[in-house]
Amino acid sequence: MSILAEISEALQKGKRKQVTALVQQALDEGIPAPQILNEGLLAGMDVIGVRFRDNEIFVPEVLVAARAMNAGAELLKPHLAEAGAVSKGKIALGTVKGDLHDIGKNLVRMMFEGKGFEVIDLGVDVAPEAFVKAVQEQDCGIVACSALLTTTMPVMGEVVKALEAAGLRDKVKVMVGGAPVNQEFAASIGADAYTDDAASAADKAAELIG
Ligand code: B12
Repeated sequence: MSILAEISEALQKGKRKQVTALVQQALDEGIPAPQILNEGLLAGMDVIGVRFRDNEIFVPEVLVAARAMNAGAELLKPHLAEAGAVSKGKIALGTVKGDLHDIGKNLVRMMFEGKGFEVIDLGVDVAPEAFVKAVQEQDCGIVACSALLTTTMPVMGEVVKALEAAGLRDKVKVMVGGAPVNQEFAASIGADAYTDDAASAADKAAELIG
């Protein structure tokens, strides 16, 4: 079995230590970090997603796989970053209120940081007012919202409205993403940008304010 397949397998079993050891080994072997991320870690998460949907596994198994995913991704972080990046501005990032999914958000944070942005990571379950407060206090140029549930997607629209109400809408760009989100939805709530993966999210952010 290739080392990338081994990473995917170990992640699916939720073996965090094995995942980090294998990711380190893959890096030592000179495999590029984006390939380890896509063909190892994310490939494993895809399988978890399908098995969760089909009721073959349940929340506890998904959680341990998610922890293994985050641990492996942390190791890749310095290798995904561009060397010597100068701060391009601040981004307030969070998973919206009611939503606890943070794997995608964490990847987006890494790619933003890799592009040289300073990220104010508000975490998960973030209320619209908290995004507004971060923009006011930290002078962020971008608000980036993640949502993984169809039930929490509308909160992204509330974030746009809260920024409008606070008189900040002209000062910030709003980016949205997460598996159920698409371009059409982004346009319908008045967001400035949507992308379907973390790397293009960082490119888009640089295009918007870089
Ligand atoms: C892991 C997981 C969990 C974990 C989360 C752990 C964690 N720390 O994140 C746990 C077990 C806690 C969980 C809980 C639940 N989950 Co869940 N979960 C998933 C799963 C399997 C994977 C999600 C994931 O991490 N994907 C990998 C990442 C990398 O992908 P991503 O988030 O989409 O991010 C990428 C892009 O979208 C983009 N991106 C992401 N954010 C942003 C932001 C911006 C600004 C931009 C530009 C781009 C961008 O970049 C990322 C990298 O390329 C999905 C299945 C799936 N296929 O999505 C279900 C899924 C999202 N969950 C689901 C459900 C139903 C739930 C629960 C309600 C289950 C329950 N009965 O309790 C709870 C809800 C808890 C809550 N309130 O949030 C459903 C949602 C269905 C729906 N229509 O809404 C899914 C789709 C599973 C399913 N098929 O039924 N879950």
